[in-house]
Amino acid sequence: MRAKSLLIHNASQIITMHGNNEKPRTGEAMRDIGLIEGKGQIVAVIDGNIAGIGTETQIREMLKEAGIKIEELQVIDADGKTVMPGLVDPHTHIVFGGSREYELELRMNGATYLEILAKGGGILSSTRHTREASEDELARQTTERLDKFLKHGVTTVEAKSGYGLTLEDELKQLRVAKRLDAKHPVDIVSTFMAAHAVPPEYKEDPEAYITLIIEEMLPRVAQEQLAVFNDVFCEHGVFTVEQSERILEAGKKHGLIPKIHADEIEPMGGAELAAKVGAISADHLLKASDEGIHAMAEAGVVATLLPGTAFFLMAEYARARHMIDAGAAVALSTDRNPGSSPTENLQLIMNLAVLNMKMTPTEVITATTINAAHAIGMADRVGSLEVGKQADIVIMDVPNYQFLTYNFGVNHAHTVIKKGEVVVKGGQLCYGR
Ligand code: IZC
Ligand code: ZN
Repeated sequence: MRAKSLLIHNASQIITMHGNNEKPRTGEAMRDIGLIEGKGQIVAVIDGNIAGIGTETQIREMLKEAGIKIEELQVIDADGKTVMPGLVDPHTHIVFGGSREYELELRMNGATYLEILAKGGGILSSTRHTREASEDELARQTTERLDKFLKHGVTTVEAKSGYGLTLEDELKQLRVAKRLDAKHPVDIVSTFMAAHAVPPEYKEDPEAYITLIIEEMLPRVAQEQLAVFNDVFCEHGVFTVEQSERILEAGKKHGLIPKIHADEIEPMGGAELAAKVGAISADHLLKASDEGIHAMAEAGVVATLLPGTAFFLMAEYARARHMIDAGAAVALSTDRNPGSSPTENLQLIMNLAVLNMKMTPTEVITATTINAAHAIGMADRVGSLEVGKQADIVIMDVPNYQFLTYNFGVNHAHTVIKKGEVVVKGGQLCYGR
């Protein structure tokens, strides 16, 4: 059998996301998922890439021209199922030590997320555990999370640092992500986020911590090529808009593209800042202003929304409908982190987006495939089933795309293919075996 090469036939539907994918999709284009009826159609994968989608005659012709015998290819029968691009999660904090289930109990007894952080818990609790953990231990814990993502059909994730908060511990987190990117089937795109919280050592002098980020951490991260993006938690009691701007501008000088945690808990002007600094995405946006949303749409900043966080913090959801109607490109993510969204189930996030943010089932598919890929600069490789792209494919055990966000709270991923290799079969991990 030819490695990393296969044919998928007999599906009931194929979601290709075919179309103009130069830029993140907005407006009506978010509802166009390139849907084709699957009967009589074959998805062909050769050497890890999508080689074509067409009828048996067309695929036979294509293989003949390429000098490949059809008998050399594994054939997957997708009867009754829906084939779609591997899901992309553009915002996670998966490299961390420890866990924080006890905070849920504190919150149920009346403490808020920011109060827990102000008392040295929250992000700072994860920071203590991350600092204590060895690189190997962090890699072990992160692998478990990546495996869960993969089982849910997620084939690419972004991963942030931000639980180290010292030069060495931030580098440690980023090295873990780099190591796992090379080793684990899930592709990992890294973001440097030392501006996630002010560590206790700098509690009395946050400016000195910002100087450390700008003068020591950013140059080192760039020099070691450990991250593509630079992110800040622009939030009341964390980093101000002015401080965030300085950190993001400093990152740009080292070639790191800005991202921003904007207007998550309080309205701060984070969306406006994202437009001003030319961020690739602004994330959360639960409290974003009309002006901020308009500025983002104008500047082409992707609005990455994380409804799992609103759900878990019992907060009001971001105004996705308003954003899409205002011309902003929307992406969706789990925000997988130990504090405000402890889940790897991006399919559940899709469901929350439909029911609580009034997005249509087609819009959420766009938001978790091609737009999510744009939010992390990966749209040239992933996010759609188009010739030449990486063969990252999920076969969902659903008869049509609507069923995906209808039968909720269930993992529908049946078969997951990463770069042409079957890595999940019948819902079970099978990579490296
Ligand atoms: O660990 O609480 N919002 N950062 C900003 C987080 C949530 C992660 C955490
Ligand atoms: Zn986050």
